[in-house]
Amino acid sequence: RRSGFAGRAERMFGLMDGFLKNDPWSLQKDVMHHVEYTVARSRFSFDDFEAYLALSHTIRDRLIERWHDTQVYFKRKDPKRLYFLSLEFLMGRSLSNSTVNLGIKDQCADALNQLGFEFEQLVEQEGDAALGNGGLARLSACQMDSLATLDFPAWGYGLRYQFGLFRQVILDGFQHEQPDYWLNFGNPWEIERIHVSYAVKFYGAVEEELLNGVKRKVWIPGETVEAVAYDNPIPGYGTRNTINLRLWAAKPSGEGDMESYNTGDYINAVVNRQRAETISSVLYPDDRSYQGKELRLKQQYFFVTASTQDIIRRYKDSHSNFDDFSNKVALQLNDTHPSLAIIEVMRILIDEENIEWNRAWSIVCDSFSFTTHTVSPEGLEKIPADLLGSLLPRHLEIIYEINFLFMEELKKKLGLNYSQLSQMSIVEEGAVKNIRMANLSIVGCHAVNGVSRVHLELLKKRVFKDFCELWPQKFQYKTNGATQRRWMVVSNPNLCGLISKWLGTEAWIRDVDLLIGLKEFASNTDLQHEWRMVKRVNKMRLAEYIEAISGVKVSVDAMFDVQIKRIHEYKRQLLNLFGIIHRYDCIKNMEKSGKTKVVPRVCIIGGKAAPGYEIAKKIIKLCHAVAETINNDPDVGDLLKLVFIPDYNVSVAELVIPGSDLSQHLSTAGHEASGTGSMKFLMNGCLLLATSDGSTIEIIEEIGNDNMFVFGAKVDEVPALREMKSSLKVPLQFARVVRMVRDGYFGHKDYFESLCKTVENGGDFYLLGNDFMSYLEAQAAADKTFVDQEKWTRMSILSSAGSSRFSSDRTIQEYAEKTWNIEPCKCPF
Ligand code: Z15
Repeated sequence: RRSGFAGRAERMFGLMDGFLKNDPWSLQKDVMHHVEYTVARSRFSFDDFEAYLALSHTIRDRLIERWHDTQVYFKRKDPKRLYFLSLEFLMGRSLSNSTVNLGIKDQCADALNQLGFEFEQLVEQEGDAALGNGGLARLSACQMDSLATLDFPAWGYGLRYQFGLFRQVILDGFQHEQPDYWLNFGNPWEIERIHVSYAVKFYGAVEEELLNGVKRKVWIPGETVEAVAYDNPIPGYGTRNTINLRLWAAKPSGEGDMESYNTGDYINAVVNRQRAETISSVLYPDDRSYQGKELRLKQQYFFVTASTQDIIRRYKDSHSNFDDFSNKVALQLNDTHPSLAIIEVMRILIDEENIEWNRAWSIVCDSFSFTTHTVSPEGLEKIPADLLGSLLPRHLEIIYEINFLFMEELKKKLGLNYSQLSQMSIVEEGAVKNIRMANLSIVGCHAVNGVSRVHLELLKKRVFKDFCELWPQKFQYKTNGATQRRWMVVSNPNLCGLISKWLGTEAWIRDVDLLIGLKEFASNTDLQHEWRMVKRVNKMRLAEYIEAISGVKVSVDAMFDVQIKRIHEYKRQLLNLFGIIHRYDCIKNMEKSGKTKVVPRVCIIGGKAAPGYEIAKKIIKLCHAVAETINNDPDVGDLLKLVFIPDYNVSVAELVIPGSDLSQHLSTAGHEASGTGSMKFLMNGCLLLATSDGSTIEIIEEIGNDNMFVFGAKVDEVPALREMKSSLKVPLQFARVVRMVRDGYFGHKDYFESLCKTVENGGDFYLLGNDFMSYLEAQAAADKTFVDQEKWTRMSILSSAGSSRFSSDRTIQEYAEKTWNIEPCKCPF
């Protein structure tokens, strides 16, 4: 007989397990229960949205059950836990993903079908959880899925923004930003924990206090708000493990009530206190530009202190001292945004737990690790020391102390090389003093990871050269990945069915390396035929969507050519547009007979520009202006269409990626730290047209140069090209398309002038002119291949087959072994 916890729990859960059943009939019963008692609609009359809510609550119950089992199990086992700290998570929708990971999608579809609803339609009722900007934020979401699936004892921590990333509305071709009211219709995927809350303090001053003859620093804060937890269960695939993403919301604090109410102005007192909620109200939409705003710093600290208080409270629940802290706790910083956590843990250990400085510092360094996502020195986060000192006076003191000790250590090691010392210092001296958050993170963490191999090489050569020489073992890389659950199983079920049929198993959904088994069938005519059929159906879905949003009718026989990502100069959407203008110009100047040889294209571009990023906004307008001209030109017809997809987000990506033939990744070499969109296209058998940059370099190694279209200057060539740019000749074709824009061929002559200036001879920082001819050649090669459908399909199959290295499962496995030192903890019930 089994005894002890496991035995008891198993018997107990044997009973519990019988409670929520997953056959269609039980699911249907539960859905109807939620229609009547949760959504409070009559069971004789409820619409798609209400059915979506009822189904979501049905799934939520099952998530909660597994979540409880997992948490109870973790608590008993007390393994080393990973805490993943990120200011951004782009989760997208949850319904379809949860049913897939719980393995009950078909049963749910059946249950709803019998009630007269279409599962696919209910899925469409859900809005995206868009608590992040772009690649970095979606990476966090993919990694949470892998952590759960691989049974790691992990927690995610983040902020519950009331408004996620702005909604992009296009009016007359211009981007406008509107608030994302994602919580207005309720959120069945979160569990409010009003009793899990922590005080968050700001402002005030530091005083010295004498306690038992020992001097201590005490922070007397000036403002207090409350952080309340909202838990979002993250189910693993093919496992009962369900981990937690805990998001914090700001609420007015109950402390100090009497004082404000006694002043007599009751109404104002209440209204002022309610302002606390602004801290977690809105996500900053600037992808990688830091403006030293107080509210942003407040968000960062609010998030950091709530999370670390929660983590330390959990540790202390089962430990009486801090000896074992770094054996039980791994703290992962997603970029520098949460790096104040280093200081906050130091402060708690020293000021509140009375631990001596050196010991506290080694606990901190052993627990924290850090991943950087940026390549350029301008992309590094800095916080004005004045701002930090007024909001968090004690933290600034601790930073100065850390830096003083670090500088002393450096002087001993390197001597008095002032230029080197000042470069490595956490404090940037100058007209305004700044705190360099990357330097702080490097000094305070035992591991610093880049996100692709070339990214690490660039860190070593440029941004963190001195640090890499000082601590070579600290610097590593883990190439990014994406989860095949969302990016294949959820978004492309038809392709997955086909893959499983040919592999004879669905095991690749957990063990992605099995995908390589497709390789041997790449030339099989039956597979090729079925493969093309799946693509065609996906293209038809996409074509319908395009017509619905833009009114443009596109032919599914054309090549669907896609570039979807944030709009940035370095990502060179402008190069794509210049290529499209060139293609248009060629078609216009063709004899009738030449036109029969043109491979028809549908060019699709989507992405948001940061609200303050003028050049990016002009690129969006140019796209619309060019589209207007091309799409209405009878000389062109179906040979070329250009569509801008508005409000690009995770759920739009799930529709677009499976329906594209070709995808573009055009960053100037040396600028994309990794890039993750390319991996999602690769998995779905879309061919890549890309520069050799970031993780594309590793994709080329994996699937081979001849299975994609690579072009442009290499990472090593870029610096020299920049040096001699003014003496370089710009190709005539390039000059011609720029002139067309400049001369007002697409209207808005004055408005586009500054855009054209960015690529002017001598000023063309991102080297569009230099790469243009090579880009056109790659495009021509893509056209040529598309005509040969057998070859194209083979390349497409080989892309999927070779994508396994780019699963976030592999990334997480590497982090677990090499950086976090954690082991799986699989819930046995
Ligand atoms: C962001 O999405 C990325 C880097 C940043 O510094 C910020 Cl602030 C946001 C992206 C990188 O540009 C991209 O190359 C990488 O794949 C992604 O992070 C995930 O690592």
